[in-house]
Amino acid sequence: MKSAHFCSKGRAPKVKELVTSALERGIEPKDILEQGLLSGMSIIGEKFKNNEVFVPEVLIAARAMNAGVEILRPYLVSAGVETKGTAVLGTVKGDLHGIGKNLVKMMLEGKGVKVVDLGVDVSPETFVEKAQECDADIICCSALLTTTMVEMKNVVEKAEEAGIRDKVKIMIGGAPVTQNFCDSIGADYYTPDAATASEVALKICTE
Ligand code: B1M
Repeated sequence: MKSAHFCSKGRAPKVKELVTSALERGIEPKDILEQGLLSGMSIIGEKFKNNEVFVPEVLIAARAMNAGVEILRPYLVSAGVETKGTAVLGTVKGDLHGIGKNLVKMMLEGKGVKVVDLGVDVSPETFVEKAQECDADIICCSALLTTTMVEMKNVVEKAEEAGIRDKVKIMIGGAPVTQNFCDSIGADYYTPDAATASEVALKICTE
């Protein structure tokens, strides 16, 4: 679908025009979303993973995708198109780095996962409370400092204390985070980049 091309090229006005004309031609909103916008974002995700595009291009493409989603949203709701699942996402307590977290949000949304963005400097209690409130499938924690990544262990423990550990998967990432660290704190998934995070999130939600 042409909107996929323009979405991956970050041309928001063109995407809006194409989504509107596709709707006028009677194309199903779900097809416009999946074969148009989401497939366009997947192209960007692959390129980002392979270092063929970088943060600015991802931000521009996400803006174009969201411009199309905003037009589609009422049609998707009335057509009963379900989101694939829900993730709460934030940067951990004491950490103000939000750029990577925002990329993870865009990529997850690009896979049709609803993201409740908690922002930065998020306490373990808030991660768990929000996960309970929105019956999340995944808690996603980001950290950029070696001094704050330890907060991720507190999120795992708080989820256990709240009795939701068996209901919610915990995915972690951020530059200093590693698979070994993930295993050592009992989190479920470590993902090295936003595109991989979105692939794993989709797998979790559709399992
Ligand atoms: Co700060 N900072 N910073 N900083 N900062 C780093 C991270 C640092 C590496 C710079 C350095 O010293 N070389 C260093 C950390 C050292 C360490 O502990 N490892 C550092 C420091 C020390 C600090 C301060 C302490 C500096 C000071 O004040 N003395 C301070 C801390 C403030 C705080 O957090 N409490 C500080 C502050 C800041 C700013 C707030 C000013 C700013 C952030 C602005 C913002 O985010 N709104 C900032 C920035 C920009 C950086 C650098 C330059 C860039 C970080 C970044 O955004 N990278 C950084 C140096 C560097 O990395 N070059 C540095 C781009 C981003 C896309 O990558 O976040 O890794 P990243 O995300 C990737 C993957 O990690 C992954 O997907 C993303 C894209 O593929 N990913 C996930 C991320 N989260 C994920 C979650 C997942 C899965 C994948 O699952 C849920």
